[in-house]
Amino acid sequence: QFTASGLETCFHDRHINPQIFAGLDGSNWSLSDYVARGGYQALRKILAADGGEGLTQDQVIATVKESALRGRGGAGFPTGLKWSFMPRQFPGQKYLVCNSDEGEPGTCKDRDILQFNPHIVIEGMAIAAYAMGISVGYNYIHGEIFSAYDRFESALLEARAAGLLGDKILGSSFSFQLHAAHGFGAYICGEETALLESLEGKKGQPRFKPPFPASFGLYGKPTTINNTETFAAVPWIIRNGGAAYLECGKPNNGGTKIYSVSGDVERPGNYEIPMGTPFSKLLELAGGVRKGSTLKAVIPGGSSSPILPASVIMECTMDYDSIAKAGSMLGSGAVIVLDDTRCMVKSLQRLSYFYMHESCGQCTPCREGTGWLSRMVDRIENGQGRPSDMDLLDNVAENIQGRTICALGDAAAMPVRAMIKHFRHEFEHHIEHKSCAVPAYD
Ligand code: L3W
Ligand code: SF4
Repeated sequence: QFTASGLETCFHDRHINPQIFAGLDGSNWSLSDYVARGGYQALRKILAADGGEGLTQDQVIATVKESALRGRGGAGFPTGLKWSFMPRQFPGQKYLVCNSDEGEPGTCKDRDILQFNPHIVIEGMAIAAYAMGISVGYNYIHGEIFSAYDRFESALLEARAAGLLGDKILGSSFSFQLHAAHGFGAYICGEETALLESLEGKKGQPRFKPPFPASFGLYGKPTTINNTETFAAVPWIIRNGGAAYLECGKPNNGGTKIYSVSGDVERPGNYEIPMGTPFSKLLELAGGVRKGSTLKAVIPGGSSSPILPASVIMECTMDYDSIAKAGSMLGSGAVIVLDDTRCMVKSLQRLSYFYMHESCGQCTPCREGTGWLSRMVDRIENGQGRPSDMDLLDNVAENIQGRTICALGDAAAMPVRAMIKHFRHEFEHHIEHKSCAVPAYD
């Protein structure tokens, strides 16, 4: 049984025009399988190892820009633009980092990519390293995920033995040393600068930005960090061209995206579909809302993204721009489905506890505010809420948002404000009647 919060995977073949999950059967992860699927052709192409002319660094970056690939970790930042920030002529060491510290509640896609197609990430990272003139890279993998870490290590050994990593790759002048690093399981280490601190062996706490990692990253050196799924998209783009990738999605939202669908659906799991696919189609792939109930709301992009009522999400297509226009974020693509048996106070109680627990404690609004929010939602859920709590909740959330070092503060505040905006009556019912408005929870 798949659970978004558990460690099991849910691999299946229900996708639409997949690029990352294409041809996988759950067992064909090895180098020979990957090569049989066309793997490492993109790396061969840019290095001219296939007898062609090769691609220059500028050509690779231009292709990624043309593809409209956007960062799959949550922010949706244009990948080609990020790569162009890396100072090409920097005299010292530069680093490439893959953020596989997947910890956002609801998100479980990167572990499946690493488990079932690890070489696609290695190839994507090697291409990125070539484009930015980087010779050392790390993949930082979430500390509570063991099988994906072991699988990635096995793939690294295969790639090194085949001359696809290391010195003078495929006989070219390009060298790239790639290593895996196991994290410690803290959610905050998925924040890029906390990840860098942790990788350096320090306590994983976010740094103030700017400076961005592009200028001051790992060990203070220029560093490019992308999410696992972002790197995994790159080989397809280089093989087929930026325009073809863009064509698969919609303008400004190139390619496919993997959605981790969890909650009240018949078939929870990871689904890869083109950007711009209607939400209703994704819900259908996931088997629809579980039998006997109706859709109430959806958290579209992981727990940090504001909740959307059913009437709103059913009008959306799954891409950065459509979900933003509806008032939320595509985030990491973790779609949490809530049916009409779900109490919003109870749901927010769980989310608020999570952010309080994961706050690193550096900034006062986040450290104190997340605890305050959690305690208030607790007392409302437990029938001890006060009428003034509604305004106070919104006020505390407002005073966290935009006033912290990293995005965790915003991530804690935004779901509270969205819940109050769309489901205020449920909170008021709890306060007034000291019981739940949703019969199933009485
Ligand atoms: C150089 C500039 N670089 C921006 C870079 C920056 C980063 C990227 C995006 O938050 C979101 C957050 C979570 N010069 C730059 C620049 N960059 N301006 O571009 O930056 P930013 O600050 O927009 O976002 P972020 O700090 O990366 C990520 C949300 O994702 N989220 C969390 C997901 C968690 C997971 C997980 O557990 N795996 O995915 C979900 O929605 O709330 O808003 O690289 O350096 N001028
Ligand atoms: Fe730490 Fe929260 Fe501040 Fe982020 S916002 S640095 S998690 S205290």
